[in-house]
Amino acid sequence: MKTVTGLMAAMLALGVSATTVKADAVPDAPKFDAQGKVTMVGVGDILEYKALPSYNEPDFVKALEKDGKLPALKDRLPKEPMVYKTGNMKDGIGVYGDVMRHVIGGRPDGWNYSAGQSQGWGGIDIGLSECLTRTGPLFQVKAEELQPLPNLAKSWDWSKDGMELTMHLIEGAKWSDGVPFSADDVMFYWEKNVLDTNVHPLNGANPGTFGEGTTLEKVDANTIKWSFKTAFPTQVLYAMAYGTFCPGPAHILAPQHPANSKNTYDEYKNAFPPTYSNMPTMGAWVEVDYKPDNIIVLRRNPYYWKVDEKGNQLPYLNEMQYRLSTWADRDVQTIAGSGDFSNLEQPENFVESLKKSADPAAPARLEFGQRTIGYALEFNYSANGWGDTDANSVAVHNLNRDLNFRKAVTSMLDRQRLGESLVKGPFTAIYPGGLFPGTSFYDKASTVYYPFNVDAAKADLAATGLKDTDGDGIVNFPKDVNGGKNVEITVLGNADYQSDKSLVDGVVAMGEKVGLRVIPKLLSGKDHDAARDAGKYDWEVLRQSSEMVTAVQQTDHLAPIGPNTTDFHKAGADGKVDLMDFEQKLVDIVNKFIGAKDSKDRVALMKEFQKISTENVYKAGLTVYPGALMINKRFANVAPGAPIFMYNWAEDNIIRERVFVPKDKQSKNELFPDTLPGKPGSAPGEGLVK
Ligand code: BQZ
Ligand code: CA
Repeated sequence: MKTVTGLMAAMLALGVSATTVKADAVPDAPKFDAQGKVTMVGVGDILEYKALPSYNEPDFVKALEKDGKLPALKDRLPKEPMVYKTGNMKDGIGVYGDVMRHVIGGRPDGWNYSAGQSQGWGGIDIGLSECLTRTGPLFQVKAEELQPLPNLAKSWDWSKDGMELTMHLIEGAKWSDGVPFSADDVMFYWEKNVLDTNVHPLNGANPGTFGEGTTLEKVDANTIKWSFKTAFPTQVLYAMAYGTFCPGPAHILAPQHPANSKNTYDEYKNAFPPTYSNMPTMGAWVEVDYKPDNIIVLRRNPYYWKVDEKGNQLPYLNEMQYRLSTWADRDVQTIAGSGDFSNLEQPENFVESLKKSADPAAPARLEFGQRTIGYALEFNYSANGWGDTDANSVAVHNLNRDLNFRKAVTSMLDRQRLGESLVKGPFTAIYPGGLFPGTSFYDKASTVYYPFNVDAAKADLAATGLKDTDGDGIVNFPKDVNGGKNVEITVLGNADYQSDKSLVDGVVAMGEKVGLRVIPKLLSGKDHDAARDAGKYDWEVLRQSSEMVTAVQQTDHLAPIGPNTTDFHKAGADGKVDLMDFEQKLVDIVNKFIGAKDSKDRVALMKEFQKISTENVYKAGLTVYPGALMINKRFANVAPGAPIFMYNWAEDNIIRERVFVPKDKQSKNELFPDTLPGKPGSAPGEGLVK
């Protein structure tokens, strides 16, 4: 790439960036045939809702029922339970018994998911939080039939003009403590946790998530009605799935909400610490025991509202365990056979895991999917008070707002080398930013890529007005900015993952080559998530969420359509997000996309999004690669080709409530055999029904 000084001067005058590098087409990803062929089906092939002539349950539950310890099964099931179709179950009708032993790297804050508490990730919140619709299993649904699966909402009708959506909730279902589920639970979540901006539900549901000006009302105990500002915004159904619309038990939460008590919002959020056991759920398993830094144990929910076609109440597995360890240990334990499930998502473990699982005697099956794991370098754009407000941070945030600076950053990145620093071989691919290559809304022609070029990067830094005025190899701010000091950039990374640490190291080293001092800020677990959510960083190396894979899930993460919908640009002290010009265009595109009626409109809008965001280096993409699902071989009904991450994580995608272990392969690993969850608020391990 040549920089032509004359042309450069002219372009500078136009305020256009100094580099004359033509945006290249991003190189094609190396061939990597994902294993595991997915059989594409229709929604109706997976499930339906209907009453069956008779129902069945595990023998130990029958015995407890005979002892009068819980109501009869037919009174614990809804009128028309969800019925999973046998044709979609690879190994057919299952049998009861056994446990799935997860290993996770997170730790539980408490059980108030609606108020933003994490339970430690790794599938625990995915299982506990049933939502209006469900998207994880959509990886197997034909494109022409693609729309979120019914879940707590069993069906819905659009008004003729498409401005209203009437949703019919599952009728007669009960929380795991026997209290009826109803529209009141939905309205409490919507009014007191989403619309109340003092509450920040986990995974970030915002009023804007559901379309600007959208309202929701209760029609009757089993019916709710959405009203929209645009006609047929069909893709908001994705926002009613996991992450953003998973109502909690209003009978337990509402009394602690500041609207109904003297509690502060913080006291509401923290009213259900991890030692509060048997928190009612609509999920298949209920938390019954917690030992700090050791384990969380869940037992089957006797009121679960899903069955198989023979009328067997689900789940088949009686127990779920989450060992509280590290994410790397999850891979190790699953390969060794002491754990049962892992999303192999850290490339540093790929080769070892592949070697170990090649052994026919290996306890776990390993299957790679598509390249749906990816990282980007995110810029904190706030110049009005979100995040750190010291002079250096404000000065760096202002640099981030300068396209010349962002072009320098993207050109300093040798993405090929970054990928290889994680794992050699055909796995990783260059990722310029924007939607992931190869995904349904991705359009290569709309993707602008600034190739690795140290000279261009240095020219862009000079064009930004940064020069090493004191000759120590680090560029300085202009003399009237931040005292003309060296530019020092804090980059946040997640210390829980080797991959994140490797990429941070790469960014620091590549910064040094062009004269940028980048200082790593590696934080673990909730400290990391808290710093991420509060913008306590200048840059962030962050694993991207499902909006970069599907665009229809977590769409409001694509641009700041609301005060806190993106990870990298939230509202400042004045409640406003200080949008840059091109960013306003992205906000408008995302709002149109959320309100879009036809898929062809959505395709056109995402092409526009991809072009504007990549040519403006909205994020500096780093690398993308495939994950692999590792699961113990004793489990049946795991759909082939289930991706570890697409609309959601594999913990949702494989539909754990219909996974089973054949009688002859069952382990004796249940920790609370023949017991059921007990009274909400019991001490850990106490109050079980036995
Ligand atoms: C998968 C996932 C299930 C969160 C979390 C964790 C948090 C983030 C992200 C992944 C873990 C596992 O990811 O890495 O494989 O099991 O839990 O939720 O990284 O720190 O905040 O977004 O999902
Ligand atoms: Ca210097």
